[in-house]
Amino acid sequence: MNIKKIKTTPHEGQKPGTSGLRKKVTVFQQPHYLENFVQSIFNTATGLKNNLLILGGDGRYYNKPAIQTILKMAAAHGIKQVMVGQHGFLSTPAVSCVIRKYNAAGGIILSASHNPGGVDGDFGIKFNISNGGPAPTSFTDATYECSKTISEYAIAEADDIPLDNLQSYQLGDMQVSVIDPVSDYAEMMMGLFDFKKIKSLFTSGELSICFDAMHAITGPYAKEIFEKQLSAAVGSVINGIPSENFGGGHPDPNLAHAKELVEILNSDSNAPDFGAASDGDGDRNMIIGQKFFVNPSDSLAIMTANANLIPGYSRGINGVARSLPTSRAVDKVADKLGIDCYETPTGWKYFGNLLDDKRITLCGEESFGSGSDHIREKDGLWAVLFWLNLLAEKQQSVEAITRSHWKIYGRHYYSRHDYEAIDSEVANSLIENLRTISSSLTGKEFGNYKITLCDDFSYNDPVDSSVSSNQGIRILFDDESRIVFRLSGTGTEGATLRVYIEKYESDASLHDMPTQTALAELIAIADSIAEIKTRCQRDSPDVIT
Ligand code: G16
Repeated sequence: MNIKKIKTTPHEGQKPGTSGLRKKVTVFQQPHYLENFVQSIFNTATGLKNNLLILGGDGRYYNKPAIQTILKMAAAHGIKQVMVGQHGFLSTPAVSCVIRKYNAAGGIILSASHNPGGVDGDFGIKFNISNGGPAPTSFTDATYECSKTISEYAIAEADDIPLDNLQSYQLGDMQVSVIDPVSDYAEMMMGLFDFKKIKSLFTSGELSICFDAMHAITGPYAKEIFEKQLSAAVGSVINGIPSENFGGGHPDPNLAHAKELVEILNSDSNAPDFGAASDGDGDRNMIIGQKFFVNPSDSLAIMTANANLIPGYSRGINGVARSLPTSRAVDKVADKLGIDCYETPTGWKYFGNLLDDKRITLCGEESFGSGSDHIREKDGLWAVLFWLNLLAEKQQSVEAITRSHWKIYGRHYYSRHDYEAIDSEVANSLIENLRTISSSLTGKEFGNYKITLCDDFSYNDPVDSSVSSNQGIRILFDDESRIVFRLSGTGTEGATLRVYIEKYESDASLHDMPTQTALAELIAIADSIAEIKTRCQRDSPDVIT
């Protein structure tokens, strides 16, 4: 096999964000763009040579050619074996599962997660390390540095590898094994949850579900697990065939984008008892009941409070973690259970050390992500199975479980307001201004609210002592309310300002307000402090979750 050394020059801006490098497909299609970044990963991940690499993606447009390029570059780099998902498919949680199961040196995931796909959509690439989790910032910084000076990459001259059959091939000295993307993951789920009990809910007709795969990667996984193994009615999985542009939709499981599912669960006749959706690469989840939405922060708190009922967690929970902007609902549970609760910056990578060090068992984020120590990624179908197992144990509806949780722990009214595609300079100066005025805000009163702390969140990792600064402006009020401001690290167009608003209510007689009404005064305070409307020239957020 001939290995070609190709001369190249650096592409600007190959700096990974919250979760890998995400850009428009057209950016990735520029000559040498993908190759430069992959070579930078290979140069940084020194343990890959003579070792096993896992490779797959969410099936979006450009997945296929990218996989062929990466296979040929892996062969040129001296990698011993690549396990690649059939058709190039592997969900993000499945990559994490397979890395751990087969002791791989790492994995490459091709996905821009919840971002739209297709010719004009987004593409992304992310490297996961040998623990199965996203590479830490020290690694992604090194990759970026490498991409700034790259002058050459190596690639094997070879034919494309067929990815349709479960078979092994030789690419020079490297073996390429095309693996079933679903089976290892499904087997792991079977070991964590009470499949027998869940199945009996379906076979007895006590429970009906609708799972929206949003034309993305979880379709094949959900059909196998829910319909085949658990005997949910055929057709319980909708939009279950992965398509390169996600059926023209936006594969983000929230009330704004999973409209079809929400309508089904809100319908007056024949609504299923339980609804759920996942995103492009299968790591996010949304849980809903009949006419009832479970906020992801509440979902994490409810899972933590009830983990003792789930076989995989009945041994007890070491601790929990949530990202800064995630509501503090789980903190209340941790308090009661007497376990540690960590507050980390946004990004799943920050949970890795805490999980590896066995400080935490469960973790989650407001951005529709939750997971546990079973892998090192958030896991959409895992969360759905957790809830199904909970329904089987409690024999209550999604709404009843959530309401009784609020009764015990109080309710955290919570909402995120996104201002999308705003001018980057405007967004940066808005945050800069908040940073400047933050210290002077402490002690100030706004209507019924008094600020007790305002700062730019900085995280000291208790395991490796690394410090991550400037992770978001947080404003804490004396009644436990909070406002957090930060800029998204996953967008591909201008900047997205995220404003997270939270209000704690312990009085159960006040748990029935519409969320935006309960938060109205805080929303106005957020605008007046950050001058969002005037600076961004926007009347209202683009997306409210
Ligand atoms: C990624 C990260 C998450 C993060 C989310 C939102 O999710 O893995 O940890 O919460 O982005 O990030 P941001 O607010 O910076 O856009 P995913 O599902 O896109 O991989």
